[in-house]
This record gives sequence, C-alpha cells and structure tokens, in this order.
Amino acid sequence: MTTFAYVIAGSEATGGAGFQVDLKTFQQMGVYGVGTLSCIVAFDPKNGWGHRFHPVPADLIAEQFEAATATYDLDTVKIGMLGTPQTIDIVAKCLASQPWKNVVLDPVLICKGQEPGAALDTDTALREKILPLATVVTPNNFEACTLSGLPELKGIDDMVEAGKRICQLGPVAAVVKGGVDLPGPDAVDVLVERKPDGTFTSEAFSVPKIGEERVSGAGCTFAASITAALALGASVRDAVATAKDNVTKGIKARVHAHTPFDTVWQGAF
Ligand code: PXL
Repeated sequence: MTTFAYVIAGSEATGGAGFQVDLKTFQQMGVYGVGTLSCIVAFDPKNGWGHRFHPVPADLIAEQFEAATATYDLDTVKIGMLGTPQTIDIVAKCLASQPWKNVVLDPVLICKGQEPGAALDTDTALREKILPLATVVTPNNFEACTLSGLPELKGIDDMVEAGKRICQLGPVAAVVKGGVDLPGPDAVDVLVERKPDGTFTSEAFSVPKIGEERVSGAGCTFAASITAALALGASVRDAVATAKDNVTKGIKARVHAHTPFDTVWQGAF
C-alpha cells in the first residue's frame, strides 16, 4: 500500500532547501510526495545570494490544495515557508477544511539574508493561525525564542522551557533544534512532548557537530523526515530519531556549491 505525505512550502530554486528538499526526502523514505507551492525564492548571485521572494497568490494556493486533497486521502502534512500574512490566512483556511492525523510545522520565520524582525506581522500570523493547528513543530534557536517569548536559549534547560511554552500554544510536540547556535561540541535537538494529562516529557538527541557552518536544507530535511516517518506510522519520538539520523548522514555527505554554504544530500540516507 502506498503511503502519502503532503507538503505546503516554498520553492528554493537551487534545490537546496524548501519544497524540493521535502519531496526528495519523502521519496528517499519510500513515501509518495504531494506538494503545494506557497512561494518562490530565487537567490540573487549578483547580490550576496540574497533572497528574491515571490509569494504565490492565495487563490492559486487554494486551487493547488483542492487538486491535491481531491486526488488522494491525505492525513499527514508538512508546512514549510509561508512568508506573508495573506498566505498564512489561506493555508490556515485550507488546513481547517479537513481533519489531519499529523501536521508538522517548520516555522520558517526568516531565511538567511532577511533581517530578524523584518516580518513581525508574518511571525504573529504564523503563531496565531498555523501553530494551533500543528501537532509537531520544529523551531530553530531563533524561532523558538520568537514563538516562546524567551529572550535567548543558552542550553538544554532553556530549550526544554521553550518547547513547553510552544506546546502550550497547541502542538503535542516541539523539537527545539540547537544546531550550530548552541555552543559546545555537539549538535543537540530537544524533543518536548505534552502528555494528555498536561505534563511534559523531554529527551535530548545529540551527535558530534560536523563543522560549525550552517548547511542549507538541514531544517527542511529534518521536518520532512519527521513527516514521512509519521506518515509511515512511527511514534513522534522514533520519527525524531530517524530525522536526526537522516540529517546527520545528509550533512556528512553534503553537496558543495557556488553559494557560500553547502547543502544536505538526501541521497545519503
Ligand atoms: O531553509 C529554510 C527555507 C525554507 N523554504 C524556502 C527557503 C528557505 C531558505 O532559503 O528558501 C523556500
């Protein structure tokens, strides 16, 4: 029987992040990928590889959603970069139109090249309209601060606290990604799960860092791996363990490019 996973995310035209990474990850994990484009990002090689960002019009997002959900019985979706309050509005409406078993949110607030805080209305809309619909959310350090209201995350205790605060906004699980932002020799991700009685459990997933440079597509690969594993029936805990393993292998086998950063190779897992 075919397992399906759906993604609503942006295209990053080099194939190193976004929608393309999501579909590659799904395919690599034996899951049939279905996708709706929310925006198109084209790096500008003449201008420091900055982001040229183009939203997809709301009615075109709704049409894609209609086509995808009429074609297959989809119950597992990943949400990637949305980018504007208008896009967030239509995606929230689409998501609310049917039940889901798993809604994995990679809360992409800013990309490399954007100023933090430049899009406060987008951050607020994401927190108010999409986060409550998510079952699992995968913020990096900056996103975890923005969503939780904590000023900074200095270590695992802060990551657990941020995860708890974020779960109180709707999701049953938050995975706070330490990445290269967390000092120390290890790349640490902390899973916080909210139990039905309102208590929390937490678990840290740690592997030695592979360099101190950010690798493009790591966050997308991580959330897409969780999504595919959940679609295949894994628990959240096991889905996170699989995702960590995939990202570690994909970073070790990274692809070099003319950009100032390398990109994850999904073929490595
Ligand atoms: O890696 C975050 C990300 C997600 N989605 C799109 C992007 C980026 C970063 O460049 O362009 C479309």
